[in-house]
Amino acid sequence: MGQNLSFLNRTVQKDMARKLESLNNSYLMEFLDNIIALCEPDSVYVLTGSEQDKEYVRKKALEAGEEIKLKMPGHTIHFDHPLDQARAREDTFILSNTKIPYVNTKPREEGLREVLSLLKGVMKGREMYVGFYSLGPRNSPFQLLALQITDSPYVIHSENILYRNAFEDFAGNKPFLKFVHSKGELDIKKRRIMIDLEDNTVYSVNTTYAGNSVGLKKLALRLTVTKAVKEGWLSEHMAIIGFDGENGTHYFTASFPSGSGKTSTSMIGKLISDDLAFIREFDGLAKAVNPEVGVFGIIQGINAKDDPIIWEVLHKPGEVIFSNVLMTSDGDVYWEGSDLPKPEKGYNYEGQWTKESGKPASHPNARFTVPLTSFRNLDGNWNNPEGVIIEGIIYGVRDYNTLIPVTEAFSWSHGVVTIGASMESARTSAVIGKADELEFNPMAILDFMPVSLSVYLRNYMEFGKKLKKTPKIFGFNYFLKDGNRFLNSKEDKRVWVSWAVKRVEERVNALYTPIGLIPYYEDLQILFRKVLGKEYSKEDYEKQFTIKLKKYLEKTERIMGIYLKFNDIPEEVINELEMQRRRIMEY
Ligand code: SPV
Ligand code: MN
Repeated sequence: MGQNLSFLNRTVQKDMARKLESLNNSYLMEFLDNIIALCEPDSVYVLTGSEQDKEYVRKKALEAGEEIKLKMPGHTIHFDHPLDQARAREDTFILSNTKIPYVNTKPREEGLREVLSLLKGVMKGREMYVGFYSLGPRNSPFQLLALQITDSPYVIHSENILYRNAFEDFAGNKPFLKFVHSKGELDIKKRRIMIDLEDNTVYSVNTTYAGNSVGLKKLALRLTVTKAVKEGWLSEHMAIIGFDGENGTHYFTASFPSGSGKTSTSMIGKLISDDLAFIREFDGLAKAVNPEVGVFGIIQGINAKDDPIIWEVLHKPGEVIFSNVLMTSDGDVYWEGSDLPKPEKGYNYEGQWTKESGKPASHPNARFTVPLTSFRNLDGNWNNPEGVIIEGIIYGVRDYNTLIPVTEAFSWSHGVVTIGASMESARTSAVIGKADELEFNPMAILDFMPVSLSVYLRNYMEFGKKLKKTPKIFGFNYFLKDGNRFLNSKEDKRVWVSWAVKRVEERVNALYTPIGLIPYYEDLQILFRKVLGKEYSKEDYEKQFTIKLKKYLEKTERIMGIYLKFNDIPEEVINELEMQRRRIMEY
């Protein structure tokens, strides 16, 4: 190994160093050497993705107390700090010298200085883990490489479950995204996540909650969105699901803000992705792959009746990391909304817990981490390097007052603008802050937006123009209420999906309204009988599908107000909103 890699030479065992060297990636070696010099770990463990490496990390997570073994084989539990239970918006910065509306930025030099000083010597007395991964299938035009460095075996264990190991793919001087994480002292006041777009690197410290620490998940999303808008493809906060119709499987992507039905929608079809999608154009078609190979899902409310597939995954032997649920003395777990009797006592992220305390047993953002291969509804194309053809896109929100359960857009630009880019959704506990406030959240991706929405939406428009046939765009809302009562039951989403599939197959007509195309009562009546074996009354239809014109108008104007503030917003965005406004006014 080169003389100048002195830090690497001192900390990496000879056999691992030889493997690194065999990659012939001098940029990688220098980067590692610099990070080792910065963080000063006692030793470095390089993962090549072998079963032995994976087992080593699992063992280290137990030894370090970052995970505790449960009685079911393969199951462990992890606790994050009580103040580190969700994504930390306020502590996450895009390093940029220009301010971007709706994006939390910090001048680059200042941000780097701050985070590098927090990382200085942070791994003294600790081992550093280095993992090599692929976002998207290997041997695929979608593939992006990513390197994770961390001192947390829980973090690297999570990466091993959620992403494809791809050590060999780093051979040659191939570029890769870089993630440097340290749990630090878990001093939450010093929690910082700095996203350096210029150097494709994210630094994260004093946190272990996966959304802040597991680099390839939401930290990578900021880097991949940046890359996508430069290169003319889409990197989205979307599930990918196959739905069977009369002439085969139709693939949809679906974006919903966290905690608003994305994972449960993924479970009613054939699963490819529950959270993220890379979408590229090939031969005039939109094709998608999942950057991930696992699920980091919200556990609250998962029960045997509503979520039989996830329930099964969480109750059979196999790799599962539970986080921030309740652990009982017999090595079992319990979470709120499981419909099981509540234990009298147990242990959770705050310490000892008793039922008597009246406090929730698990955190509302408690989660499970599992491989995709545990799901019995996994689609055969889940790892197809060519991706699957996308025929439908669903943008869903948690809106109690305005939006009807399902709408179809008139066109790509109408759907992108008045449905996707106009999303407003009630905040959930996936983000630190007050729940239930209605938040502007275009494409459910605002939390992860690294560039101006003008740039992002222009790319969407241009992407649509490259397609011979654009996917049909649907707006979903599972949460419409009449007073305090939800107007739909959880299972009704199966009917909205079936209707969307019928539209893709061009088997039913739709009713024109000023805000888009909506189902005819008769078609839903048939689908309710066929899909759910239940009757659907005209009265229910009228309650659910009557368009509250005044509320829709207010919403359109509100969104227009937002986009008019961007001086470089694509004209089409304003035009679509203006046309929608006029249609509503003239109706
Ligand atoms: C989400 O909140 O959108 C998630 C989990 O998928 S996190 O990793 O926290 O982003
Ligand atoms: Mn998500």
